Amino acid sequence: MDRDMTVTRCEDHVGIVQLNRPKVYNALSFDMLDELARALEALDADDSVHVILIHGDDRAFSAGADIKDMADSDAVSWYLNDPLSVWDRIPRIRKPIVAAIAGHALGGGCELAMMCDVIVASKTARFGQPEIKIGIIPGAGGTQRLIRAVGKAVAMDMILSGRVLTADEALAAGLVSRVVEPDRYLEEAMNLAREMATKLSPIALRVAKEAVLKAHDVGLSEGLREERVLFHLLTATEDHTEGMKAFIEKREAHYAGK
Ligand code: DAK
Repeated sequence: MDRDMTVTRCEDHVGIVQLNRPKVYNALSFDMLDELARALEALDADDSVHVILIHGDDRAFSAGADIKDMADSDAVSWYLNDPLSVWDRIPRIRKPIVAAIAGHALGGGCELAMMCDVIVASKTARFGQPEIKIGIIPGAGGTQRLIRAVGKAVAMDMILSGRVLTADEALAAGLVSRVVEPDRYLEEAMNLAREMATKLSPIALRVAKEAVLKAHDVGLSEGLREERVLFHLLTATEDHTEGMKAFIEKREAHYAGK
């Protein structure tokens, strides 16, 4: 396996994963997906990492699953081997994931972005689910997550016509939360990830992610119940005591993550 399809490093409690197949716009081959899932799982298990950052390069976050990998598969081998089940491992990452996106975020690239928790986009970013143009539909959650992010009208437009959104359109639609100048997207995303990783309680971050994502799976009353339980859990942490004490003493909090 080519070991450089993803590059991982850590800085200021931020685990950084770069997608690195620039010649094919970071198209996600089976091997690369496996490497990505492993890298994310390793960072999730590393106590020194509080927040994860994923980025591609200035031309592409990712142009999606590698079409050449998928082209020859038939239904029986898909069923028996389920080569893309590796995608299921990414939403199981419990630490917050910040995505820094420039250029193409298409198909599986857009779906990967939607599996992240905060998206910082360069003005050059382009988001689309163009699978319909190659005779398939989104397969890594796009039909489900996109509608929750942008609503039916825009989701149907993108999925049925292959329409690609500009960064500003994605911001207006609610797909991303920040759009910045092209030369600043990575720095802005890193600053955000660093602020979260060094100034906020790592356990509260994980619990907050879990609570928000519950809203995708359950109705309002069950979601509210879940939020209450998770809130109560946090009141048992040292970080909760430290956070409130630091506020009252007008000083910065120092979180232990427990
Ligand atoms: N796969 C493989 N190669 C790709 C690629 C991709 N998705 N996107 C680009 N490339 C390659 C091109 O083949 C070309 O390679 P060479 O010919 O140089 O060897 C190189 O990258 C440069 O591409 P272009 O020559 O096309 O460059 P342009 O600037 O003209 O166009 C583009 C850039 C990104 C607009 C264009 O390449 C493009 O439309 N790419 C395809 C985008 C796309 O259709 N993405 C969706 C792929 S399907 C599932 C889970 C997930 C999925 C499915 C199932 N299950 C769990 C069941 C996901 C499916 C997908 O993502």
